[in-house]
Amino acid sequence: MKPSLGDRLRVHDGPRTRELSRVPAGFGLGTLPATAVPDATTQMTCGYCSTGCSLTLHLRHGEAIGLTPTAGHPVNRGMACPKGWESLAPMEAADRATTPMVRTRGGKLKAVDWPTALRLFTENFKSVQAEHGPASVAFLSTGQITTEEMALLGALTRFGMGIEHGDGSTRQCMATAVEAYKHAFGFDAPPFTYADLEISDVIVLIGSNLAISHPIMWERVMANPNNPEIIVVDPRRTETAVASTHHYAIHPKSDLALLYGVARRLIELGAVDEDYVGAHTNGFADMERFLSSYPLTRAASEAGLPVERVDELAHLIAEGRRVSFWWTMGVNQSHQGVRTAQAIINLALMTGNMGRPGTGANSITGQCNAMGSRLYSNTTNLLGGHDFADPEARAKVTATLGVSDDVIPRNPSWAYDQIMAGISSGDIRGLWVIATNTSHSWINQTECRDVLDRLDYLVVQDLYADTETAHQADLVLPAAGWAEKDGTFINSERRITVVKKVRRAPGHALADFTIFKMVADAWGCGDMFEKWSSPEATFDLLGQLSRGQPCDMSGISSYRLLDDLDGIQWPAPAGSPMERGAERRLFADGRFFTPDGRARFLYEATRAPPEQPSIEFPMILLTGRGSASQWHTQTRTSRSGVLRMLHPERPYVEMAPVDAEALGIAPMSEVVIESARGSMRAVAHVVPSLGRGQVFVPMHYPDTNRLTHPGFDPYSRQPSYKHCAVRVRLPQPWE
Ligand SMILES: Nc1nc2c(c(=O)[nH]1)N[C@H]1C(S)=C(S)[C@@H](COP(=O)(O)OP(=O)(O)OC[C@H]3O[C@@H](n4cnc5c(=O)[nH]c(N)nc54)[C@H](O)[C@@H]3O)O[C@H]1N2
Ligand SMILES: Nc1nc2c(c(=O)[nH]1)N[C@H]1C(S)=C(S)[C@@H](COP(=O)(O)OP(=O)(O)OC[C@H]3O[C@@H](n4cnc5c(=O)[nH]c(N)nc54)[C@H](O)[C@@H]3O)O[C@H]1N2
Ligand code: SF4
Ligand SMILES: [Mo]
Repeated sequence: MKPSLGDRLRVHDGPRTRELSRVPAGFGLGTLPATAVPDATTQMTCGYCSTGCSLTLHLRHGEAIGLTPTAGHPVNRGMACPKGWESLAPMEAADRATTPMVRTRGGKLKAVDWPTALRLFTENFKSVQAEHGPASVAFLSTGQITTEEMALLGALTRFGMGIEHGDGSTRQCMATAVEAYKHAFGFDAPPFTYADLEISDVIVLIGSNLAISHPIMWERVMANPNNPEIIVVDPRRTETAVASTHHYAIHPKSDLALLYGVARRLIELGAVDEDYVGAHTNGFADMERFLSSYPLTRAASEAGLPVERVDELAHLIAEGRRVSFWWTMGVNQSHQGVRTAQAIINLALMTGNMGRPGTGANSITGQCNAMGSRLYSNTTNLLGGHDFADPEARAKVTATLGVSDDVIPRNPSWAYDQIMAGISSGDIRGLWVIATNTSHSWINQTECRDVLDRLDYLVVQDLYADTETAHQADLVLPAAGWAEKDGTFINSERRITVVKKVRRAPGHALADFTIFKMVADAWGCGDMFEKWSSPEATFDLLGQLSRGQPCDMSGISSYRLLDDLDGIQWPAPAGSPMERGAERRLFADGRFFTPDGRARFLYEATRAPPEQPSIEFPMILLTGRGSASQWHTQTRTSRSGVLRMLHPERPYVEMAPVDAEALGIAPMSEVVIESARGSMRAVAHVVPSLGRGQVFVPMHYPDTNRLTHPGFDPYSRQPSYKHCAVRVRLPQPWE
């Protein structure tokens, strides 16, 4: 039922779940008058986070006029967070980009038609390539367009346009988990299904603020009937930590020492599942020797916890029957992120908490289709999780797509930071940015914006022409967005679901898929993509490419089947049973995707983060999500009046009372935060949720990344957004 104005409505906002006594005008209803009566409904997946909640769109004459969360859906069971409810508002915003636009000499954007835009696109990028070589044009994409679009973009750029380097916002987000899984399991394969959140008796959340970042997964934790231990490892006392049974407020970036200490203690406690380790893993004996240098005392002192608390954590894990480990950005965005993720995997493997219901080493994804990007973006691996160097995989791609082997690159492309460095050094001169907002979200903005200014030609393809990156663009291409196009997403539990066109995109905005096809034609390589005639035809090609891979989805014959079954989790090979409500969990048979079928224990000595607090910058800055109603760089969420009511508009910094007092900072006063790279202003939120010497600023404000330090994990090249040195002070009267 669509809520009517004045209804009482429960808004899921994590533990801050609140009753709104009145549904604010427009809530979930779009901008049409509440009197508009729907004549049909259809369901599709939310376009924000990787939970992948199903939303039922209420249609009138085929156009969406409102939405409600889908009742009885296996993912969200009739729930949605505020962003999901408000999904239509950003699409209906009056200031969407509606025509292509070029930057004039005076610096203003001027509307042009599509033929002109495509001509400028090809002329400019081709002339850059003619002068500086094909690799001098690169692209940056996202985890927020459909899998079909992602694959077409990857194939168009790297097979058709001679572009060598492209990467996406998934590098900022999931690269660490990808690397950790590939090496430990032999494939990028998060093993879980959401039901595990309800089956576990011990749930360990590491660097994850689930209640804010994945509110509906958090609701699934709350629905767990086993009265589970909920363990949160996070320097901050987050909304999730407040609702946990055990919170370990560790020193930032001390996870690795803590996890090694816990692993060693588990061995001492006799909690190792010897049978499992013997039958399904490699490398345990060597790890045991390595762990001898991480006694409880060392783990406790590095983590800033009493020894008894680390011991307690080991006991909780040892005594659990179904222990599941979950991690997100507190782990992935670290200078030793891959090793930290693998230390979590090690704990699950050594205690035999793998492959059984309620267990697993489970990386929670971020964006709605980061999983699609991980498998099909054609950047770090060849379409479908293949190796560029594998002759068999290349033969499969040439046969399926009808392209010749010489257009397929031999190597993975550069990572995001290498592309940025390439721009700095002048090796990259042209950049195409699709569905990401580099000039806000990339680390160390003070440099980033100057770097993009060095480009000869910058194209931004987005829903809006006023993103921080679009402000720097020479050409803006207007894209249709969520609910304005067809395709599929893959969620955190590997569930492939559909999104649909239930709105006409405004003006001349076009689906990314259509734009890519037009670019292919304008570039002169359209023939190569004849088989990619529609999103669904593309899905079929991707199914064929996935055949025999761990992520096999060749058994999914149509979008219709996905719709009927509420989505299907991979692996879904041809011939596998396709039942509604079926749950797929990986590694039930103890066989992994490594050549010998065994998982690997991986570890390395701990190192201090690259930037330490100093006399000049004595505090540690943490960054992350601020509230369930804010999404990343806020291009979408800032366009909903309802969501704007649910979070502070002005940038704020959370700090401990003891620090505020020492610095003479009164609650709610304006302060300046400075790092060695830049500064920002913020309102001081003096809160008891942080330790002394730590401050937290949400990433949703454009200046946050002026402060961050460009440190990276050496294996995943993911930025370490959550650790740098800053100082906080009151502004001077003249500032
Ligand atoms: N509302 C909302 N939801 C979102 C998003 C959004 O923008 N808004 N974005 C989506 C995306 S793309 C992502 S990737 C996910 C991110 O989801 P999360 O990872 O849950 O979000 P963050 O707030 O970035 O980071 C989680 C926690 O890591 C903690 N942390 C910082 N340093 C450390 C450390 O050294 N160790 C440990 N253990 N913890 C640490 C922070 O205090 C923070 O509470 O959220 C998704 N969901
Ligand atoms: N300091 C700090 N920085 C961080 C993080 C942090 O924790 N701390 N987290 C990092 C993480 S995990 C992530 S995922 C990144 C996210 O960083 P971004 O990807 O830059 O964030 P978004 O705001 O989601 O940008 C998506 C853009 O795509 C546009 N868009 C939406 N849908 C479509 C579509 O269908 N087609 C097209 N063409 N455009 C579309 C939106 O309007 C928006 O401009 O930020 C990272 N940055
Ligand atoms: S939890 Fe994520 S997928 Fe579900 S409604 Fe909210 S933003 Fe959408
Ligand atoms: Mo992310």
